[in-house]
Formats: sequence, C-alpha cells, structure tokens
Amino acid sequence: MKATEFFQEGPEIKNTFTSHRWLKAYLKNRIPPEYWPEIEADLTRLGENCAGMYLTLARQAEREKPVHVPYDPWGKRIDEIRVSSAWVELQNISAREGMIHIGYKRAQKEFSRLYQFAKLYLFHPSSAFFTCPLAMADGAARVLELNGGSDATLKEAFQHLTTNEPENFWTSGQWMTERSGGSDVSGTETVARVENGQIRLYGTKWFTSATTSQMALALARYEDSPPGSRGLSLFYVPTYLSGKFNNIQILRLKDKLGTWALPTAELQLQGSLAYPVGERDQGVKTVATMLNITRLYNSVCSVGQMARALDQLRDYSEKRKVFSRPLVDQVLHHLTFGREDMKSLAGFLLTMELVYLLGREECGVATAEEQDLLRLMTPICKLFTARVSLQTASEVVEGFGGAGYIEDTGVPVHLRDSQVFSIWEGATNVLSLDLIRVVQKTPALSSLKNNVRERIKNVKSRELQDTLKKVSARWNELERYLGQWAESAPEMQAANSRDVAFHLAWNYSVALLLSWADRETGANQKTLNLWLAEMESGIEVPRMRTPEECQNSRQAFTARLNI
Ligand code: MFK
Repeated sequence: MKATEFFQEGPEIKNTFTSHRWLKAYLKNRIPPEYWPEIEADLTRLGENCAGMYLTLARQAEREKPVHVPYDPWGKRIDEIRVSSAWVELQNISAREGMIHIGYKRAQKEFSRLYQFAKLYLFHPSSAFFTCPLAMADGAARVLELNGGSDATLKEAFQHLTTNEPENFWTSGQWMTERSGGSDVSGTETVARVENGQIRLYGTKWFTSATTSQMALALARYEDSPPGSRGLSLFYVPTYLSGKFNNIQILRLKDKLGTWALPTAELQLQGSLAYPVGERDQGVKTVATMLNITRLYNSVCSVGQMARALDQLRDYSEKRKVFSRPLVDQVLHHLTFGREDMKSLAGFLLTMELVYLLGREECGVATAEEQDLLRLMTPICKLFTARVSLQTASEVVEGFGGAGYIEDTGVPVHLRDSQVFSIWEGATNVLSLDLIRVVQKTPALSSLKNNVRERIKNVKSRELQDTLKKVSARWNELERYLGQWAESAPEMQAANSRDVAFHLAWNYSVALLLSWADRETGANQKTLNLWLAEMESGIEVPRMRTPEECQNSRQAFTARLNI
C-alpha cells in the first residue's frame, strides 16, 4: 500500500488589524474623522508587524527564558537577570510604537486612550507578555502624574515612563505582594525607616514581575504607622543606583506555568533608597489608581489573546477537513466557537468602553455618571474577560485536536498564558467583593441603571426593535435582582457578588452592542444585529443564592463519606 502523502496545512496569521472582523469598524465608529486616517495607517502597519516580525521576536523570547545568575565565577554576589535579546528588542519596540507615550501625549485628546489600547490589543499576543511591564509602567505613570507634584525625582521618572525614545524608556514594577498575602495586603511586613534624612525599605517582596524594570512602586509601613492596610504608604524605588542594584537581592526567579519570557522574582529589600508618593498611610488608596489601570490592561490583553486564538482556529477550520467537510461547516464546531466569539466580542466591548471612559476622565471631560461607571465596571470587566479568555483558550486548544497540545504549533501558549489573567491584579472573588465596596461608597449602581435605560430609550433603528424588546425585558429582570442583592445581608451580598458581576458584564455588553448597532447602517447593522441576537440568547436568567444553599455548599466542599 502507498504511504500517505497527506500533510495538514497549518493556520496562518495574517495582518492582525486588517483581518480583524470588527476592530476597524468599531474604532471608525468611535474615533472622530480628524484623527482616524493617521490611526488607521498606524494600526495597519502594526497589524503587519504583529503577524510577522514582532511575533517572531515573541516566540524567541518565550524559548529563551530569563535566568538568574546569583554569583560571578569567583563567588561574588552579582544577581544578574539575563533575558533574551528578543525581550530587550520588544522593550525598544514598545517605546518606538508609543505604547505608553500615546496615552500621555494625548494628541487625540480623550480618544488617545482608545488609540493606545487598540495598539496594545494587537500587540499583546505578539509581545511575549511584554504588556505586563507596560501595564505597570502605565499605572505608575498615572500615579506619578497625579501625585508627583513638583518633585524633580518623581517628575523625571514620569518622563522616562512616558517617552517614545527607546534609549530613555523605563518600565516599572509593582511591589505589593508579600508572603503574608497578595489579595489581603494588611499583613505587609516591609518597613520604611528614615535613616540620615533618607527613606530606606527593608523587607521581602514575593511576586515582583518585570524585575528588570528600572523602577517600582512599593508598599511599605513606616515603623510608627498603625497595623493593617490603612497603615501602608507608597514609595518610588529606583531599581538601580549608579549601575548597581539599589540594595536589592534577588532571591530567585519564579518557575511559572506561563508568561515564560517575563522575569518574575522574589526579592529582598535590604535598605533600598525610596521616595514617598502620595500621602503617608494612604498607600493602598494611592496605588489603587495603578491597580485600576493594570486591571484594564489585564482585560485588553485577555481579549487580545482571545481574538488571536479564535482567528488562528478560524483559519484552521477552513483548511481542516473532517468527515468530508471543512471543520467550519460542522454545525457543532461553529456553534461551539460562535459562543466563544460572543464572549470575545462582549469582553472587547466592555474593555473598550472603559478605555474610552478612562480617556475622558483623564482629560477632565467625564461626567459624574461616567466616573461612577468606570469605577464600578473596571473590576467587573477584568474578572469577566479573565475568566472567559481562559474558557476560550481551553476550547481553542481542543478545537485543534492533538495539534493544539503541541508546543511548536503556537497553540498551547494561549492556554498557559490565559490562566494568569484571573490571578494577575486581583483574583475573580476578590474583584467580586470589590463590587460591594463600590456599591456601598458610591451611587455607581444607579449610574449604571440610568446609563442602560438611556441606551435602550435612544435606540432609533427599526431593524433592532425585536432584539430591543428582549434586551429591555431582561434588563428589567436584572434590575429587580440587583435591588434584591443590594438589600440582602452582608454575607449574602458576598455570596452573590460573583454572579452579580457576571450578569452585569454580560448585560452591559449587550447594551453596548445595541448602541453600536444603532449607530451603524446597512450590512454592518445586519451583522451586528445577528451578533446581538446570538449574544442575547446565551445569557442566563439571574437568581439569588439562599443562605441554605451557601451552608450546603460549604458542606459539599468539605464533607467526607463515612468509609
Ligand atoms: C503577568 C504575569 C504575572 C506573573 C504572575 C503574577 C501572579 C500574581 C501576583 C500578584 O500578586 S498580582 C497582585 C494581586 N493583588 C491585587 O491585585 C490586590 C487585590 N486586593 C485588592 O484589590 C484589595 O481590594 C485592595 C488591596 C486594593 C484594598 O484592600 P483593603 O486593604 O481592604 O482596602 P480598603 O480599606 O477597603 O480601601 C482603602 C481605600 O482604597 C478606600 O478608600 P477610602 O480610604 O476613601 O475609604 C477604598 O475605597 C480605596 N480603594 C480600594 N480599591 C480601590 C480603591 N479606590 C479606587 N479603586 C480601587 N480599585
């Protein structure tokens, strides 16, 4: 018998901007025409590089994992972290592309953040997670912009973080997590001592990503400050002083499930020179600005990764034949991945809406309602996009069959890198609980309700009326549920907060899609209406959990059979 000559053609990654199904239409719909031609040309060029040179560099950086060299050959402590030359190049590219610069130059006024985050969305899956140091650089830049005042040291750091000159560009770390806690920072043990008129930090930081960054923002406690998270202050720490580590010892690099190119270390601060940022004992509140920005990065990276994974699978589904038909024509296949696409679209819409609101807030043009929405929806968006991106990555790996489990197909990276999103910058449950903090302290829930009602009321298109009725009925149902939730006992608010967050994420995405569809005409509107119906049909009816169910669940989680 003749040996088989069959070889499967692999998936191809084409210009990731021009081949994207909705990015261009979405941006064109939102960004004023005077800014659009320049942005479109830049994104077209970037999309080509993300499918080519940048992706090649990212794959090289992933293969060449960072290495910690604690000693030189003669036993002297040197604590070098050697990273791939591709990782260094990705840093230079980030500066040249203006990945942070665009957001702070604000040449497109309140639309600058949309432009910048559209670039990050394309760049992330071709960056080997260089978007992690970028997230912290951006978050730190905003903290310094708001709290730096006229302090020359902080001003200089801000300039470095926001430049587009590779030779001057810095990224930042965020040194919060310690052995005592990542979500709960109240047990922070790092102390700040005043020695000879300078502040010196002593302590161990347990998860410090982007350890080769030139600076970090760190939480520490003055020795005479109260215990708990309300006794913490925030500090700017240069990583190097005169070419040497700033009294920092690298204990080891973490051996992580994913994000292989990114150095993440445990480190010890042994009297590191530091400068205060913001008010004393208000460190958590000051660093929250950074967290809100890094959480938005987390979302844009999650949805960027989802889009890339689904695009790869879509291309493969056209090429791969099973049971005499291409995969794309197998009903269960396109139903499965149509559902994942809806998650990707929902996450995209939420993320970009918040990016738009961030731009408006930073340019001082956001209304009070928009500021409330930004605060309320940022953690919700983050927890939603993180979780759905992981589900999508898992389905995509399976969609490729055995090939999806093989490293050099470029598919497994989607799964191992997506797992970090729900952990990085706040786990799903911690962010769900943040919802209670927001609802207790602000009128954000009312602002959201008003916002959605306005969207529903303003829909003009006749084509959308059928879907509009369903959306409106579901929103009324959700409002009743939210009322019940807001008035429930604290324990029950906590118990249901995660469900509330997911329902809000799905339903607000539908409202955003409805508004977008209403602004479009012709074939675009038809497609958006189709997607709207598909997304709407996948949403579950909300239901409050009861105290009994919570007790039963504790029992079910821990009980043993008597054997
Ligand atoms: C990329 C690859 C990475 C590789 C692997 C990485 C693995 C992951 C490693 C990590 O550890 S990532 C970091 C994970 N940790 C977090 O993201 C922190 C999660 N915890 C929280 O988000 C807590 O909610 C937080 C520490 C922010 C606050 O908890 P507390 O101490 O209970 O704060 P509290 O007392 O409620 O709030 C203090 C003030 O800050 C309040 O303001 P007021 O003083 O006016 O009352 C809050 O309203 C305000 N605040 C808190 N969160 C805020 C905020 N303000 C604005 N936005 C927020 N998000």
